[in-house]
Amino acid sequence: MLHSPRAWSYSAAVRVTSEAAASYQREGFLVLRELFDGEALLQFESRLVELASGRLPAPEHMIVMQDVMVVRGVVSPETPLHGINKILSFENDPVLFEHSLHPELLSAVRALIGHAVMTISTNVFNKPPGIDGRHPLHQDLRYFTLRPAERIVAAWTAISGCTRENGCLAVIPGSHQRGLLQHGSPDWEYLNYGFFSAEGVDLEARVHLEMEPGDTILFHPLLVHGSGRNRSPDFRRAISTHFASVDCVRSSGPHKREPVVRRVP
Ligand SMILES: O=C(O)CCC(=O)C(=O)O
Repeated sequence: MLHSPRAWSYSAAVRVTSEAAASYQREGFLVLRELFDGEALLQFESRLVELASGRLPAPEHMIVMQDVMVVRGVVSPETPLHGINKILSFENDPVLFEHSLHPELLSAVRALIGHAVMTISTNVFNKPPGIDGRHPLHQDLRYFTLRPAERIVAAWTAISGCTRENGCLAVIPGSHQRGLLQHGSPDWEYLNYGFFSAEGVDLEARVHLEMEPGDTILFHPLLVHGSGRNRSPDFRRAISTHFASVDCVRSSGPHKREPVVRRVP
C-alpha cells in the first residue's frame, strides 16, 4: 500500500497537538513535514560526503560502514562514497549532531517522552544506487537495552526525497502495540551486518512513506519498519537520532558495544 501523501502527517510549524499525539499513540508514528530547511540538509549531506569518502577523519566512536556487497567484493563501487551504507554514532561530529539539537524537533520529542532527554543512537543512511541495501522489517527495541519503550522515540529525517523507487521507509501502523517480536535473519543473499528481521509480520499491512527533503518521521521503538532497495540512479539519504528519557533504565544483559549516550541540554 502506498501511503497517501498527507495521511499521518502534520505541519512542522504546529507543535505536537493532542490530535497528533493521539495519532502517535495509536499508529506508532507521525510525520512532521518540512521540519529541517534546505541549508541544514545541505550541511548534513556535505558532512556525510566528507566522512564517507574519507576526506574527513571520523571522530571518536563514529563507525563508517561499508555495504556488505562491497565488503564481499560482489560490486566495485564507482567511488568510495558509493560503497558506504551508513555512518553510526555522530555524537562527536558538531555538524551532524545539530540534527539531535534542532529546537522544534526537540520540542516534539519532549512532547512525546518527557522533557529530560538523551540521545541513545545516531545514524546517517547513505543508501547508494546499484547495491541491494535493503533494511529488513524490524523493531528498534531489539537493539536497545533501555526501558520502558514508551519513553524512547526515533526521529528520522529525509535528506533527499524518499520514494518507493529509491527505498523509502515502510512501516506497519499500530505494530508497536504487539510488544517485542522475535527477530531472526532473513534468508537474503546480501544482508548488512547487524540487520535482523522481525518474525510473524504481515507484509500486506506495510505502508510506504514517501517523504520530501526535511520531512521527519517520529516513531516508537516497537514500530515495525524497514526500507527497500534503491532502484534509482541517485543516493537516498537520511539522518536519524534516537532519544530516550533520562529516566529510562538499562536492562541487564551483554552489550556488544558500550552504548554512546549524550544528554541533551
Ligand atoms: O533508513 C533506512 O533505510 C532504514 C532506517 C531504519 O530502519 C532505522 O533507522 O531503524
